Amino acid sequence: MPPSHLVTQRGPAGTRGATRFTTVHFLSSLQHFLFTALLLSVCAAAPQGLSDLHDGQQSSSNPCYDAIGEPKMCVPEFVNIAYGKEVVASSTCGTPPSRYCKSSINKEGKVVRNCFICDASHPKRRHPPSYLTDNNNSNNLTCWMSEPFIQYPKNVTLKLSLGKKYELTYILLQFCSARPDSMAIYKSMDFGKTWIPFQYYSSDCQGMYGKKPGVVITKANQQEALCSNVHSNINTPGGARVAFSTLENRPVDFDSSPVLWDWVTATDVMFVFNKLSTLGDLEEPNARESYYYSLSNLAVGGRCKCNGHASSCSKNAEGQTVCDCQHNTAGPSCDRCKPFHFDLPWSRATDYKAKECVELSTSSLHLPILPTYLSIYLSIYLSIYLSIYLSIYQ
Ligand SMILES: [Ca+2]
Repeated sequence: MPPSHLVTQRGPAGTRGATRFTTVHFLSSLQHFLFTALLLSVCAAAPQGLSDLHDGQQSSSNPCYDAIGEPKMCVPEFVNIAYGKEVVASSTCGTPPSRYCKSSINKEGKVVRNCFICDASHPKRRHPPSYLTDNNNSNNLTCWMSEPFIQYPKNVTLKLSLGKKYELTYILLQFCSARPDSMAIYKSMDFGKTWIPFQYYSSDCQGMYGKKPGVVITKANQQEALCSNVHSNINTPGGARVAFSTLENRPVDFDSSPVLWDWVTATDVMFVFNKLSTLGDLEEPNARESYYYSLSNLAVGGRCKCNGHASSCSKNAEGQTVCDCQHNTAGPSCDRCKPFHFDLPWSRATDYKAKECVELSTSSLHLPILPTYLSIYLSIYLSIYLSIYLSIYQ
């Protein structure tokens, strides 16, 4: 018979009937209390359950979670970071208009020069820095060009700002002129405040940069810039390429090397052209107009740096590129835990472990457990109280 029926079934007027009514009412209240305690336990556990469900829903389309909703390492796509970005050059020809010549060697072994005008105000005679990062079409190469004959010890620099931290895999320079005799690549991790040497190229590594060519990289010098003399063949005319692979000759496990994580990280890249290659014909008429730095393409391959906690980057409200952080992380590069998710210290994800940040409320405050203990304690207390009450009034 349901409790509500018992409550309405009053006996004849008298003490026993009143006692029975009070007892039944009390039992009903106890049931109500225990039900409420049980409900509280379920509700306290619910946020974690809902959170699991939310993560599980992400897993179907989110590369940062596997098929059963477990977090896993994820990275943004590999791109040419330089494409379409502004490059700042310390020298560009054409203001005012100037003459430049292309040298070649004819069948008789003599140097032949064809000369042209660089004019920044003429659409077909300009060679601005934007031609370094435009669409690289081999049928219609567009070349940036420095002023002619800025020779050592003067130099020409190109600066490329990436706008946030990226992890670089390679840097590729495609020349319209001959390759320089000596050049250096630098990177910055603090938006251009300080610069770190990335790689040197020279026909005279020791004399120009104080570096011995062919240094072997070990665990002790992973962040040391090397000098290569392979790329400085002064007899190779235009169309040359210089390719720098950031992890080449650095045979250390990348996944377990915080030093290498820093090594490949950059917010800016700078190229310093220190010395022009010349053919030793500088006494000839127009010779100086034949030597300048000119490139058709500057490519930087890499990924937006998110420390394994995001699969994409996008612009925020302020127009800055930031990671779309997952795994309860936050910051422009997912480089910290988001508020109230500090139950474990922040860590970079690896191939083997996502190392997600964990919410404080579920693991530290033990909310699902508290109402359970409370309800057991109160149940025992009320049972004893009820026994005493019945033994007195029955
Ligand atoms: Ca170009």
